[in-house]
Amino acid sequence: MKKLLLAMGFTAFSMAAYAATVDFTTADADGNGAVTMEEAMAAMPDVSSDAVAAADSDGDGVLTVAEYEALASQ
Ligand SMILES: [Ca+2]
Ligand SMILES: [Ca+2]
Repeated sequence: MKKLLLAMGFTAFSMAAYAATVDFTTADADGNGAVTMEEAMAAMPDVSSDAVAAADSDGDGVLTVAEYEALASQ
């Protein structure tokens, strides 16, 4: 019974994560507080490099939390 509940919980979590894309801390694979283009595209395979570059509003080549969330919420 416990296993079944865990499985159901995991399924619900997976569906929610898919719907909301990947959160910043997950996308930031090396945990340095910035999401590079490579990290963004690994986290969101459907997103083009052009979209990531457009989301980098200050043009420093990496996405901050705010820049990433603007991209992820599109
Ligand atoms: Ca990073
Ligand atoms: Ca930036």
